[in-house]
Amino acid sequence: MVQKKALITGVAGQDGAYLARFLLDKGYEVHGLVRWDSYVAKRDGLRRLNLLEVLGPYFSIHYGDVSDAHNIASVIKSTKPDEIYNLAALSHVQVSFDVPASSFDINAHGILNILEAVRCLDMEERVRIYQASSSEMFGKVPAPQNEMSAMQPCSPYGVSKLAGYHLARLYRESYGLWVCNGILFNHESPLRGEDFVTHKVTRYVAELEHGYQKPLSLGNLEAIRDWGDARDYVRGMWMMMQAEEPDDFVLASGQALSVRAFVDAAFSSLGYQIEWRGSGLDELGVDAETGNVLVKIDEAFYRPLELDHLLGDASKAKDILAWKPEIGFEQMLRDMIEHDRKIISLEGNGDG
Ligand code: F7E
Repeated sequence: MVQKKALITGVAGQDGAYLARFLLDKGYEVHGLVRWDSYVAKRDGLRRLNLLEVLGPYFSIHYGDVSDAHNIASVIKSTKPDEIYNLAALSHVQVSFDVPASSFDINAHGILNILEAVRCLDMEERVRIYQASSSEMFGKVPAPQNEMSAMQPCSPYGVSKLAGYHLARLYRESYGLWVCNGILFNHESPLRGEDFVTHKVTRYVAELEHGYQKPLSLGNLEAIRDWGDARDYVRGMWMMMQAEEPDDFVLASGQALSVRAFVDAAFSSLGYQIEWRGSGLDELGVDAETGNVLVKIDEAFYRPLELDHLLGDASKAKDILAWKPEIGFEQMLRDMIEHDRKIISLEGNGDG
């Protein structure tokens, strides 16, 4: 059987690593695009790919950057992929307020460079493209959100992703490129970056076992997010790419929790009960048993504009692709904390 070839941009990230593993298990030849600095910073950069044992004979790394049009065109030309998964992104919403232009270069210009490369190389007949769109594009519109909802993003990240979404749609409609948008709600896992709130919390909770240090500083506890598991979502990406027609799909768990509820759940999974005292910036999360302050609020983690409530409706993906999430919230949380405990004990042994 002829092996399919996939090119994954952003392969060193959470989704890239899980998707590479998923496609290798399906018998694909996988090419991954990594920025040179990810490659050089091996411990962090290729850590996920190592953990999932992705590096091997059917996986090749290519240095590159989606914001460099020549580079991405030359990688597409030389690898001749059947499927391109564009997961490269500047994905931290708060950081996008500090570097809005870089967010645009990577998140909007990046997909434009891929679409133009495929078109100019006359590869539109053979290549399918997945664009990683985001629930952050919905912004302030009322929940639940689905493919028909209005989009009013409230961060440079959200606006850049919305531009990318429209470019993908435009190239599909005007040039007939096979491009789909996966509109993914928050998705977490043991491989989530530690500057995202879920992993920041699970890591702190796992560290508590080795003794109390200083409180965990968090921002807005009232934000509500629909948290699913990245492993389910990369399967959904692949399912979108196997559909008869290219289309846009929401992937979401359909259940939403506030950041505060996530914090409560994470602490209670290791037996800590938090008592919330005070309000606003003076609020504290206190260990009900010892009185230790476990959580405090730091204004630095608030964004200039907050997105209050995301809750996804993935009925279309369920109906058309037969996709549904298989990993529930409790299991995801357990896996994250177990992973953190293991990493912390390895670090303690000097193996980290
Ligand atoms: O924040 C609040 C914060 O940074 C979640 C990305 O994958 O999902 C992700 O974006 C919520 C926000 O994810 C802290 O204000 C409170 O309301 O984990 P996050 P995000 O911004 O929702 C979407 C779908 C994407 O596409 C993005 O690429 O938690 N929050 N305290 C905090 N957030 C962080 N990071 N750190 C805090 O200390």
